[in-house]
Amino acid sequence: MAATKTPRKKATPRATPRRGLSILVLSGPNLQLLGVREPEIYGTETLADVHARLVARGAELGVQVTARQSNHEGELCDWIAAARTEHDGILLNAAAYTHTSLALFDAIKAVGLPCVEVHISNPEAREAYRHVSRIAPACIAKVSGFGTDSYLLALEGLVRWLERAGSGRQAPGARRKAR
Ligand code: CA2
Repeated sequence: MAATKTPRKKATPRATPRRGLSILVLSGPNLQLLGVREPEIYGTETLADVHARLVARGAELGVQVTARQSNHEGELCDWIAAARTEHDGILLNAAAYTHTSLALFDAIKAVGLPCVEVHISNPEAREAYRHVSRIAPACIAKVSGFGTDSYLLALEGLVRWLERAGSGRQAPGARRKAR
């Protein structure tokens, strides 16, 4: 008897090709002075150096990193809102706006992406007016006090959080809205 061949099932192409993770890194007012002024507090590395390190570490992790800085609250809000369609998560060093900006708090809540608050120094160990963060309640986590390494540590933490969330396992403190 002739052997009958079982027809091979064709692989169904994905409706949307899976892309790697994409992270937006935002830095707020005066951080363009990094490495130029007050090195005793903020170190000697420039913001461009930090951005280059983030992009390189992102490449090692298979993650695309886009980094920007602005001195303007509204521009930071615009970038956060636009991240919804372009990025999977946000690292935000809101600088002095950390302690004042309800607008940034609202922008983070509204975009529905996981956001990590980042600081180079440890604001809680500094002047009393830096002890309050207006944005912290909208963020999933905070990394501060490790110098410019805070950005790198926050990137690693956020990528792990996203990978855990993507695998369907509950990420710690996850209260993320489905997109
Ligand atoms: O430690 C941080 O990353 C801060 O977000 C930095 C802010 C400060 O207002 C926050 O309390 C903590 C200040 C950013 C100003 O950046 C400069 C950098 C170099 C020289 C002068 C200012």
